[in-house]
Amino acid sequence: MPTPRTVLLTGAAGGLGTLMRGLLPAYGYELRLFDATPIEGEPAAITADLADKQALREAVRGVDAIVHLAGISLEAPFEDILRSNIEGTYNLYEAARDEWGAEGTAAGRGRIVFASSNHAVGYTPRPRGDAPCPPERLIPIDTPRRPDTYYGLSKCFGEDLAQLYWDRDGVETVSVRIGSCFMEPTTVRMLSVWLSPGDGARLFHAALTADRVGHTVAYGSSANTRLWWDLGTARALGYEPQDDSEQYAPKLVAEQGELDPERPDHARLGGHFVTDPPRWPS
Ligand code: NAI
Ligand code: 15L
Repeated sequence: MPTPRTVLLTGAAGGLGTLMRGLLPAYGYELRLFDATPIEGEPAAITADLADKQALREAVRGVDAIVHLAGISLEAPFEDILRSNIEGTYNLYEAARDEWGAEGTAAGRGRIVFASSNHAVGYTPRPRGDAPCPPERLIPIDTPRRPDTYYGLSKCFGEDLAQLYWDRDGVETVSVRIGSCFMEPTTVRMLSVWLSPGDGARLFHAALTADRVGHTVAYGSSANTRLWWDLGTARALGYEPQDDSEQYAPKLVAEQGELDPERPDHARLGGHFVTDPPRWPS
């Protein structure tokens, strides 16, 4: 698919949105920014909630693709998750489908990159044993979904929504089950699931430009020595990760120790989301 020109970036005020605002323009994208939170120094950004259907219709007008990051990114009461992540993502897909129409994808427009999360499969036991994990024991992309929170459940919904809009309406999506995308890993668990910001941009670019993705689900992490999951579908999009968290391992392991397989928060992909999930500010 030709590189989309104009890309709507929802969640542009957030942590990942801020990183991508810095990194994606180098790939040739013109970003249109959208977030419920105003963005300082960005007067053209659209400040609106995903519940505002009219604002979404205006936001998608003329865009070639969408990187959908907006939403509650931690655990929250179900009603809040329902509004922002479930109804909000539905509202976005409705607006996108109506904007792109039946010929959208055929005309090289009409692709969404959806920020799914490892917490869609957070209850999955992580591979045990020494790193690197042998390829046959990496968690496959088609492992049964096991959300660890209402938050993770909303990402399962998002992935299924994306599948419906592809099968029924021809809107393509790459759902990226992001691990932990921050400047540096800060826990021993994150050594396994870290997605460096640079690799995040590489992966989103691959997702935006790969041919005929239909609805593809991919794990999103760097090429970490301690990797737990199979990056095959991400690599098939053309993603070539450049980073490995292992350089941070000596310091983090010295401070925190190795993961203890007897502790539920160390034994599952979702880490402390399975025992004591961090909460979205109320
Ligand atoms: P964040 O919490 O820093 O940013 C989320 C942004 O979404 C915020 O700026 C917030 O104002 C906006 N937002 C929330 N509800 C909204 C609504 N109803 N309408 C409009 N805007 C709304 O989160 P972060 O870390 O930047 O994550 C971005 C996306 O990536 C989220 O969907 C998150 O679930 C997903 N993700 C992020 C990971 C990471 O490591 N940063 C890991 C896995 C998934
Ligand atoms: C997520 O889905 C969260 O949005 C992010 O804040 C991190 O907690 C990340 O997962 C993680 O698993 O580290």
